[in-house]
Amino acid sequence: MADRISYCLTDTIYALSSGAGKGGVAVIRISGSAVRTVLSRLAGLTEPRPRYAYFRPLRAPDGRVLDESLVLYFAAPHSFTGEDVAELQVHGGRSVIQAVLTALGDMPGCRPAERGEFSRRAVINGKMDLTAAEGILDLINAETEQQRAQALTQAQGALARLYDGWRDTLCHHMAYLEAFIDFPEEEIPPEKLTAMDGEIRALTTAIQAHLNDNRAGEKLRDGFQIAIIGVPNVGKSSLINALTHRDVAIVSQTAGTTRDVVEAHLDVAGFPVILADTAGLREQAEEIESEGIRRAVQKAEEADLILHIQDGTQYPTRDTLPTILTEKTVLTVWNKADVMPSQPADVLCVSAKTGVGIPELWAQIRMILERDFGQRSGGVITRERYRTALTACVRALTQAVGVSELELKAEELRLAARALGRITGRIEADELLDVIFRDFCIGK
Ligand SMILES: Nc1nc2c(ncn2[C@@H]2O[C@H](COP(=O)(O)OP(=O)(O)OP(=O)(O)O)[C@@H](O)[C@H]2O)c(=O)[nH]1
Ligand SMILES: [Mg+2]
Repeated sequence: MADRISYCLTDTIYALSSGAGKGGVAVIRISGSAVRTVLSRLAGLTEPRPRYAYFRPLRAPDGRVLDESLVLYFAAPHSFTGEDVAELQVHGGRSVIQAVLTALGDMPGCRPAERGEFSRRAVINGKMDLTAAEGILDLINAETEQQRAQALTQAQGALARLYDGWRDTLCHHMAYLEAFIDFPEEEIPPEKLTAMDGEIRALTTAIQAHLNDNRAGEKLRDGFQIAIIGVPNVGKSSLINALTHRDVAIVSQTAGTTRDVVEAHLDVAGFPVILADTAGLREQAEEIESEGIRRAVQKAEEADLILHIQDGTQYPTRDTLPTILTEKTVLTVWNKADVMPSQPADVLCVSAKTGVGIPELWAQIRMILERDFGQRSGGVITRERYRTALTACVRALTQAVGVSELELKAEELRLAARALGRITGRIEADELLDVIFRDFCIGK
């Protein structure tokens, strides 16, 4: 059903674009060919000037005034969707919004928008590519400063420019090859072929470097996972409480208190962090605790950083992590500093009880976050979908360099370009034709 409606691109769509619930002002957005009719009937604006703010009463079909509203009109194609668009800034009360939406529903050719349909139309009408649309979605969902910055870069087209640039290069080579395939009596100059292979190799290297990013962009979207791990009673639960200034987890002197994974979401210097307290690791444990330990190790395996908590009163005797976790980034933290006889300078000593050392622990965590996920210039991969397509692209490019037959080379380049086009949502045939006509027009 969603698809059937979405493809009715001739419908004029409307939706409440501001958040649900009561507010000072609510924004209702309308897009499509009936916008001018709507403005005329609803707001009495027959010749709306684009990008001009009108203050108007909005009237129901029976003439009742529904609200007084600020009315903005954007003429196609200079609008978000590329269609005629209007924005109504009405008073943000539920019944006002409902009354205006009902009046819009009564207008001919108008219907409520589907999820994401404004953006979808913007993509279809070439106002933005898919990555920019996804960037806008991320911007709306951004909860921390770093997430906002990353999403905005993408919404402003950083990835689109990068991928389109790569794709243009490929289309150019393809067009060149196609010309020789179409005119087999002409030999392709061998030095041209060598140069082309060199350029394709360079492009492959660039894409591989882009892929080799420690998944920073994806992690910034999803949150950076930190697992607090250690043997029972070292103060893991006390530490999560101290780090979050909240009573997140139960603390007790009984070893084996924590069973389930307890998570807290935090904003650390603009990075979204998910901090997890886990069950204490030990060999001898009853059934429920054993399950808790299994979950603890699993959490640690998935984590981006492990805080390995040691009992400070036992210093320097320390326990070791399960071998499965040895490859992970680990920060060793000695807890119970308040009852340690001495605190060696070269180890991280904290007290969950008194708060000693907690700022230093945060500083170390921040350093790791900055190192692994700090702002990179340009766009970064933010979705598995991009990664899959880029990997397919690299595969095809490697094949393309490996074959000497022009048809096969062109075919691999086509596959590589198509993989990039899948990310941005570009339709390839037209663009290839564009390049062909631009570079190889009459007379060749
Ligand atoms: N003196 C002192 N005691 C602490 C400190 N942190 C925790 N404790 C005590 O150590 C005991 C165990 O604390 P928890 O936080 O429950 O330890 P845990 O590592 O979560 O234990 P399990 O959930 O059983 O694995 C409690 O009695 C705490 O009060 C600390 O910094 N100093
Ligand atoms: Mg605990």
